[in-house]
Order: sequence, then structure tokens, then C-alpha cells
Amino acid sequence: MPSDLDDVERFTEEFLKRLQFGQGVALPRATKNDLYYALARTVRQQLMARWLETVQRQMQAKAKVVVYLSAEYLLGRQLDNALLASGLTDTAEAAIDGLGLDMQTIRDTEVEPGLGNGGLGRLAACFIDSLATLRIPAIGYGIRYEYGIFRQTFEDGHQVEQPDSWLTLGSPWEFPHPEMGVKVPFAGHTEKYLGEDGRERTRWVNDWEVIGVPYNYMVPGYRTGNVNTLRLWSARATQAFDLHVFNNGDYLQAVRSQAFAENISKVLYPEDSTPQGKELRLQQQYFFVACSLRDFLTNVMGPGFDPRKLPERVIFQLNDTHPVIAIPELMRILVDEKDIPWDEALDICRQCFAYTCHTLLPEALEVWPVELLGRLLPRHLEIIFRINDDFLAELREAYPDDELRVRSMSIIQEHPERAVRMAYLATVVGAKVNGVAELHSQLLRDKVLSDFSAYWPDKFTNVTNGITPRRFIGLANPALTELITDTIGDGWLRDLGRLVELEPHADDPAFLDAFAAIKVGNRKRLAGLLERRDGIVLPQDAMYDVMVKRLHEYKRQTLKLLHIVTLYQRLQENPDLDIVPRVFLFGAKAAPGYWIAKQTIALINAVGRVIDNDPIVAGRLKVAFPANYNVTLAETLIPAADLSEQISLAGKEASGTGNMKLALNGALTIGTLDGANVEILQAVGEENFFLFGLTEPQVHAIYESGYQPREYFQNNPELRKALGAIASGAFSDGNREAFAPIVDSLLHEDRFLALADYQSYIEAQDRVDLAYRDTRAWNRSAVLNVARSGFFSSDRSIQDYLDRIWNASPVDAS
Ligand code: F55
Repeated sequence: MPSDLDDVERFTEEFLKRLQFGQGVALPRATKNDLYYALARTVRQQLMARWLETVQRQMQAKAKVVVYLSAEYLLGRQLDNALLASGLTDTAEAAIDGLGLDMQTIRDTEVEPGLGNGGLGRLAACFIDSLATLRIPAIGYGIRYEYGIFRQTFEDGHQVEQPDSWLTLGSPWEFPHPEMGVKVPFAGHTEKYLGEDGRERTRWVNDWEVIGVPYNYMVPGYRTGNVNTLRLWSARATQAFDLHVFNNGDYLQAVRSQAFAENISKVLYPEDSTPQGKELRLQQQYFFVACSLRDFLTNVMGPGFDPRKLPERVIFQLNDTHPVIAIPELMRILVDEKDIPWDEALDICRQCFAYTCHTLLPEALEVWPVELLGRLLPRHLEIIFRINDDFLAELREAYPDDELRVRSMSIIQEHPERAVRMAYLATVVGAKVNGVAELHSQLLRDKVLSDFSAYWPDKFTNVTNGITPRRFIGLANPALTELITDTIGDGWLRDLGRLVELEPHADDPAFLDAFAAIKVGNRKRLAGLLERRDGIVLPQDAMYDVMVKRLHEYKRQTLKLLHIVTLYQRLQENPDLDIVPRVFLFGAKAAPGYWIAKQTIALINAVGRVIDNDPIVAGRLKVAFPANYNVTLAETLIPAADLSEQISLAGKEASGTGNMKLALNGALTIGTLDGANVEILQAVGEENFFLFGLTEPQVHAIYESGYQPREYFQNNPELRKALGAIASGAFSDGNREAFAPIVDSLLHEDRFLALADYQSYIEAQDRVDLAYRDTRAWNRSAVLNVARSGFFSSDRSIQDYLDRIWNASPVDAS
């Protein structure tokens, strides 16, 4: 891509101009933040013309637009990504260097926008990157939370949450458009009235409203000249709130009302699996969906657009159930505002929406109490009821003698309280429903939504998740990126399948040495970072064994811990035991209200402290748990990993995407047959993967036969010893109460079969220990993991969405 700024002198000049005229400071007095802003603005400027041109071109083409609706985007830092996309990294570095400044300091000034919880939010960020790179006309819509995912700190080993004020120093990447505010009504009641044509119609008379202000962000495609838009909404009080001041003379009340309105986009809910049925959360969902639909219909499609043409012009992809309220909202617009007859409107909606499910855990499926929905969105509740009535009538015709089945498929749940099942609503109206890995999609069809897949077999499909190689190898692993480019040439970062060309080099000693040296370098880089960031000192000559993901019982961080304790006890028993030295790296945030998850964090830290202080271990084991794992830390941590822990109970992890990031960076996986692990195993080959554990059908059988965790405990001496040590206070200064809840929950319930999988896990870890000793063979496997990870590019995922669900095409530069 030709660039106006690709010589160092011009770039330097432009940068200094931004500093002087944008920040109003001269170089000698510039703060870190000034430098960061000036650099960001320099790159931003470069992308701007292409952005406007892309939008223009896509509008003119009248092509079908992919509208990605997601309550979360876990973007990570923007500066490096913008430089990489526009091909300006080297120029910028040379310019900054030439001015005697430090590029890394400038990079580290950026606070990442953490507007997501974990996998689902990061997936959305990867997908908009791929959509832009593939030149698909696409818009991402979401919420501009003032506070993203909390900042995690540890006090005494316990998680303490701090607010994430990512906007304190502003963001040079956003373009606010207060003049484009959208009104969002809430509450009130509905009324029937007679239209001019004599037909009965409904209107919603709302009680209060807020304004949604759009903030635009550039989404640069990788060296394509294409720049798409991410539009995030921020809530503002309306005039009506301010008028209170005059009407009531109650100034404080007016300010309170304003604060109330602006609460809506204040903070991201930090639960990643058990949605709390909180009113504010529903307000957030409706708020961003209403703004997005209004914006799309009026501003993107333009004035005079005939909504009957919607199915040709748009697909709304629903990222989980969080934006599903868009379905009744579009129905309301079509029926109440555009005067389209009900059946025709429903027919339009049935073509415009598609739904991605990201879970299998029943407790993670969102339901909204009828009472709450009716109070906040009375018209939407009526519409949902009518959709359900139509649907149930249809079902009764199909299954005249099976009222039980009909009821079990109702969008409305009756017990324990009347509530709307958002996943069912999305399934009934959505044109397609997809899971996020083969196994997950199969289990959706066979279990979670089996009645629906029996009724509509063609509605269900799979799109296995992917990750953007630009961020997760291009930015995260520059040394490996360079080695790969030197070996197979350019172009693989947007055609990741080409990594297979590395395969022949897996047997080339010089290549293997170069590869190994890069791992060493990445471990060193991580050690440097953790020492500066957390005061953690990592031994270099060790296997880096990595488990990074949200803390959840189903992901089984405790199983990992049982392995660590077992190794420690083996050393205590036999101090001369020959084991491969290991650094166990954890990264995990627990939802603030998820008590046992927070206890598990405390236990990991407690075990780490004891092991650290025991001379018997003598540098052979180290537990490192840097606080506040986020996208930025991931980018340094993942490239340093040797072993990737993907040990969820089979049938519980929908896909996982960390598993893909680690494999792509040359870590070998130890994992169960769960989520996308199954496909990773297929891709890399079982010789290059440490498989263990029960399969999903075996898990099912154990549950059915009445699982007795105690039996596994009693029959396994090493397990007894490890769990016994935790119970007896070995990691809590003799305090037996401290971790009793974790021990008890494992012994008495163990919902996720950690004890049942323990022996198999330990044996797999013993195989890991053996395999790692053969450096050459290990590195060969690692290279094959890289070479065979091409399938897990989010570019491939997006191509699958295009083929299987969206039926949209690229719009190329003219
Ligand atoms: C966030 C909020 C709520 Cl209310 C519920 C769930 C979440 C959330 O963050 N879920 C999530 O991250 N799910 C994960 O999605 C990934 C992308 O598809 C999968 O890889 C992963 O298996 C799944 O757990």
C-alpha cells in the first residue's frame, strides 16, 4: 500500500507538527502522553483518507453490509496495530529513534481499551480486524463503557478489583459525534389507536429517554487500504433531564437524574458466564441496540431507504444473546413506525438476523424476567409474546399430540419465574444459529437446542472461532514473524494457511535452532516485563507452562493446581528427583461475585508462596501469577510459552481461543477433547499434542451413573496426598478453614470432574516432562504446531461466516 508518510523525514516532520499544533508543546517539554498522542495522531492521519474513501465506496456499491452487534470488544492497544496495518512500523521507529526518544516508552503509555470480559469480547475484536482485512463492508456496534473490565490487584494473594479508568488521559483513537445523538426511549406504556387507513396500530408512550452519542473508531485492514468503522455508543442525559432544573427548581435532583442517564454506559459488567438479571444490564443492551439500528437505517442506508429491501442490504450478527433485544426492536420499527404488516415484518426479520451462541452451560443462558422487560420495554414484551404465540401455534400444527414438546420450546419460561429465554427468541427468529467449534455446534444441536434443530435442521451450522494473526503473531512475536517471512516469504499474515510451507523446515537443524533461540528470547522478554511490572523473577532455564483464561470452575484451574502440588510433594519426598524445571504461569480474573473463583486465586497464590520459600525446590518449580492479565500482557506472555494448558472438562468450553494463540506461537497443548482443542489436535497431529481426560460421552455417562468424587480420592494415593495437604493447611499456615470450601466442593460435588480426570492428567504431564528432555523433538513438534495452525486465523472464520451465513462479498478498491 503506497503511503504518503513512508519516509522517515516526512514522518518526523509530521510527528513534530502534531506535537506542536495538536498537543501545543515543543519536543523538550513533551510528556510521555504528549508523545503518544502525537504519534497516534500521525498514524491516524495516515489512515483517515482511506477511512473516508472506504465508507464512500461501500455506500456507493450498495453491497450487503455485515453489522456485528456485540456488547463487548476487547480491543487491546491500538497504536502498534495501526502502525502494522498501514505498514509504518519501521518508519515510525526510525523517526522516534532519530529524535532520541524511546518507542517502547511511548507504546507503554497507551492504556488498552478493555471493553470486554474475555473470549467473546476478544473474538469480536479479531472479527472486525478480519472483516476489514477481507474488505467486507462491515460495521461493528457496541458500547463505549467509561470503565472497562476491572483492573485486578492482589492483596495478601486475594483479588481486589480497581476501576479501569482507561479514559483518564483521553483516547486519540476516538471520533465523538455529539451532533449525531440518537434518542432512546424507556419504560411507559403502549396505546392502541386507529391509523389513517382504519387499521388498528400500537404506539409506545415512553416515560424517559437518554441520548446515545456515537464514538467512531477506525478499524484498519492489514495493508489493504481498507478501513472500516467500529461505532460505540455513550449515554448522555437529554434536555428533558436538564429541564427538571427549571421546572422543579430542584437542582440536585436534576443532576442526579443526569447521572442516572449517564450510568447506562458507565461500566462493563464483569461476569463472563452467569449473567445477573440486572436492570441496568438490560438498559445497556437495549440502549446500544436501539442506537445501532436507528443509525444503520437512517445514516448508513440513507434517507428514503425502503426497509423492505433490508434482507438484501444487511445481516445483523448477534454476538451471543446480549443484543437479541434487536429482534423485537426491528419488529417495532417496521410495524409501528414503518407501517409494515406484522407477517411481512416478521418475514424481513427472519432474514436479517443470525445468532452465535458461545456457551453450553445452562446457567449462562440469558433470561429476562417478564416483569422487568414489561416495565422497561413494554412494547417489546408485547412483540415477543406475539412472536411466541405465532410460533407455538405453528408448533401445535407440527406436533398436534405433543404439548409437552411445544411448551418446552416456548420462548417464555414459566419457572422459577416467568421470563424470556433470549437464546430461544434468537433461534426462533434468526436465519441461522451457529456454535463456535465443531464439538460445540454438535452439542448445541444434540442437547441445548435439540428440539429446535429437529424442527429446523438447516438453521444450525458451525463456524469454528479464529484469532487475528496480525495481533497474535505479527505484533506479539516479531522475532518469529521475521523468521517465518525469511523462510517462506511475505503474505502469510493475511493468508495464514501458507504456514504449512514451514513443515519441511521442521527437520532442518538450522531452522530449529533459530526457532529455539526465538523462544529463549521471548522468555527473556517476558521475564524482563514481569520483573519491571510485578517484581516477579523468573528462572530462564525452565519449561514455561501457561494457563491464561478467566477463572472458572469448568476451566479447572484447580486441576492444574493439584498437578503442581503433586510435583512439589514428589520433590519433598525425593529431593533428588530428576524433573524438568518448570515455571507455571497463571493469568486469570474472577468475576467479583464469584466467591469460589476468588478463593481459587488465593489458593494459587498461596501455593506459589510456599513453593517459592522452600529450598527443596531449588529453582525447579516456580508459580508466577502476574495480576491483571489482559490483551497487552497476553502479547508478551503467549510467545514465551512452551506448554499450553487447555484442561476444561469435555463438553464445557465452547471453543477457547487462547488455545489457538498459544499453538500459533509454538506452544504444545496439553488438553482435553473439548471445544476447539479437538480441531487443534486434528490439525497438529496427536504426536504433537498431549491428550488426556474423559470424552464428552464418558462425562455424560459418569453424571448419569451418579458421580462419587470421594472414590477417586480414596483410590489414588497421590491425589489423596495433594488434596490432603491443601485441606490440612499446608498452604495457609496451618489454617484448615482457609481453603476448606474448595476441598469440600471437590470432595462432595466436583461438578466438573477434576478428581475423575486427575490421574489421566498427571500421566499426560509425566509424558510432557519426558518429551521436553528431547529438545530437538520438542522443537520439531512446536514448529509443526505453528505450521499447522493456519486454519485458526479469524480470516478463515470470517470466510466461513460469509459462505455459510452472511452471503456477502468484498467491495474492492476501484
Ligand atoms: C460475557 C457476558 C456474559 Cl453475560 C456471558 C458470557 C460472557 C463471555 O465473556 N463469554 C465468553 O467469553 N465466552 C467464550 O466465548 C469464546 C468465543 O467464542 C469461546 O472461545 C469460549 O469457549 C467461551 O467461553
